[in-house]
Amino acid sequence: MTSTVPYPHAPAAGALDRCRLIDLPRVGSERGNLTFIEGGVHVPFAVERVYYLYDVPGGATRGAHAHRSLQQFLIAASGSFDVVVSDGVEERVFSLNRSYYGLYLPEMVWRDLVNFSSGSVGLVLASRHYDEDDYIRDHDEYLRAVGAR
Ligand code: T46
Repeated sequence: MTSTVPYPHAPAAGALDRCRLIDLPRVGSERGNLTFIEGGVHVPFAVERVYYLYDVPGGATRGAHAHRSLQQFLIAASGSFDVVVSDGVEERVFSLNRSYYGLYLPEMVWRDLVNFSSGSVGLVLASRHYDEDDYIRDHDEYLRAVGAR
C-alpha cells in the first residue's frame, strides 16, 4: 500500500512544470557577446550566492539531491551537460549547451547533472547562502518527503 504522509516540505503540485528554461539577454557586437542576469528580473529570485562546476571528469555525475527551499538557476557557461529532474514520479531531461539560456529549478526537485562535455563550466545562481541542512541527499527520504513512497 502506498502511504502519502503529509510532510512540511512536500512540493506544490506540478513541481516539474515549474522547472523551465529561461532565455537571457544577449548583447552581441564585433567584440563578442555579453549576457547578463539580474536577480528578480531574469530569474524569479534574488541571487544570494554564485558557484560554478568545472574540471568535471568524463562520466561523472553531480547533484543527486533535492533542496528543501533553495531555488537555483543553472547555465552551461561553457560546453554542455544535461540536467535530469524528477519529482519522484516523473522525470524530465534538460540539455544545457548555450551560455544565453539556463534552467530554473524550484525547491523540492531531485536533480542529477550528467553528460558533462570536456572543459564544460556549470554556472549556478542560488537564492540562499550554502546550508547543508537544506539538502535532501537520500533518495528514499526524498520519495517519502514528496509522498511518492
Ligand atoms: C546543486 C548542484 C547543481 C560549499 O561549501 N558551498 C557551496 O556553495 C556549494 C554548492 C557546495 N559546497 C560544498 C559542499 C560539499 O562538501 O562543496 C562540496 C561539494 O558539493 P556537492 O556535492 O553538493 O556538489 P554537487 O555539484 O553535487 O551539487 C551542487 C550544489 O551543491 C547543489 O546545490 O543543486 O550543484
